[in-house]
Amino acid sequence: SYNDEPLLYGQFPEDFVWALATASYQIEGAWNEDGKGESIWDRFSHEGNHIDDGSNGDVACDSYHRYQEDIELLSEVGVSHYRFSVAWTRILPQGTGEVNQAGIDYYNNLIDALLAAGIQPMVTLYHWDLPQALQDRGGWLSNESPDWFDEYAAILFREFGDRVNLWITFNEPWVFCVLGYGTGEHAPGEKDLAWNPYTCTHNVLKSHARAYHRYHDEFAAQNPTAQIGITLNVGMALAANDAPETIAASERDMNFNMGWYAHPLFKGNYPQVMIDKVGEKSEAQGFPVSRLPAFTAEEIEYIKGTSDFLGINHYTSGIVYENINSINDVSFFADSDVAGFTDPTWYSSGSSWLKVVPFGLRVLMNYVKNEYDNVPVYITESGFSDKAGNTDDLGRIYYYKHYINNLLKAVNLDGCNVKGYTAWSLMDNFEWARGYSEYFGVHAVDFNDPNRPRTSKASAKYYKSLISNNGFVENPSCKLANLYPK
Ligand code: GBH
Repeated sequence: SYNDEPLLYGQFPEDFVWALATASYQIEGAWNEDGKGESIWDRFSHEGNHIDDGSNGDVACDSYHRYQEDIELLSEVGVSHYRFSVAWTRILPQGTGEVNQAGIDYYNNLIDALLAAGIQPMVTLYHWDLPQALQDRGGWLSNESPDWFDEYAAILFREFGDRVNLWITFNEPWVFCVLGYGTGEHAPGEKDLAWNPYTCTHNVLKSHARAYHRYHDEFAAQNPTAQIGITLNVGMALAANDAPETIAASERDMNFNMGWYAHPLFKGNYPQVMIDKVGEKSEAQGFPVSRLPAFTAEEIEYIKGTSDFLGINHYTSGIVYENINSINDVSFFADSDVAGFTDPTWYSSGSSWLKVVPFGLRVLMNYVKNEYDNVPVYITESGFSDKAGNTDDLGRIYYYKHYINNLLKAVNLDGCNVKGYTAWSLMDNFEWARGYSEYFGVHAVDFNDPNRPRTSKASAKYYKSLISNNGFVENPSCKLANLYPK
């Protein structure tokens, strides 16, 4: 089967980035300390009925107070970079206007301590924790949101731009536009799959472009090698068979989920298949305009080319085929006319959506290479969950071994332009609507102990060995089999 394909031995390019990732709301805690404002995830988790285990991020891993311990873990693993996100509400408690110096101090201390440990910061501006004050003004559905984001981004560039070489504007806009404003599974919990995902995405793309231009117009000079991009969540949509309509369904799935963002940024405008399909369906559904908003010619030009690299969070793949939905199904999910399933032989994880499909990463890297002109790619998240949180986490080692080996094949055999790999996550943390019931960490955290002690898992040691070898080096002791006659 696919996982019996032999490992490729070899190394990544010398400047390959090896990272671990977290996000502010998932680890920081201190939700109302030192002037921090309320975010939509504070509000959403406190409402009491949205998180599986009724938990919240009030304390989480307590990294607001324990970031030095986090840096010790990062040093021990030997990563070159740490990907973390900034809580907008620590910087601007009301979203705009008054700046909270304690928040600036916290991230200055974190960045300085990382650099002192020889670790480069990779900073995400927005990993889902919008100030509640801005949600009260419409959140990402408001056409004022690009102004808010621009104001926030400029403060981060001004305060931290001298020391940050990799900036990521948005983490997974698909997730907060579809699950936050569409299904309501995430904060702010709005439920409208017909219009909201499209409206949200339109504003987010404009916001991203504003921040990109702001950075390059005003702040890039202080740090000429720095880059700014976006991170998209991308699963590989594998075609169920090679019938032309199935291949087309696979391409449509990629365009509706990844191209929705990547086309405007790297090619200009939404994928034509989205414009056509959502336009035709909207008309048949009796709406006066398409549910997919249109960019003006100026906007298309303004947004095009505004990502120095493409960040990809890749966890899993699926198998897809054409499935024409009823025109009465007025939903983002129905618009693409694609359905999917997973192969029952694929290993499972602690998350229903996450199957272990190592070769999917290689297929995806080749897809991106061909579709987006071999743009530089950073894998900004990738990882495996379990429900145990135990330290002898063999499933996670299997995952990293085979995913990273497929990435090596993509780079060294296929010529894909991949610059780095980031494992999610540095440690077990608040897993959004799943609370503390699914664990992705290479370190365990005892959430019952007020000191939140961290413990290394076997996967941390395994990841460390991959990093120190910069890839896969054949261990002579593993060749013992060759000593015996076949
Ligand atoms: C990442 O998203 C997040 O960036 C990170 O914060 C999180 O902790 C990590 O994953 C682990 O979950 O079946 O339609 O409801 C991963 C991508 C995409 C995974 C949406 C969950 C649910 C899709 N996510 N998916 S759906």
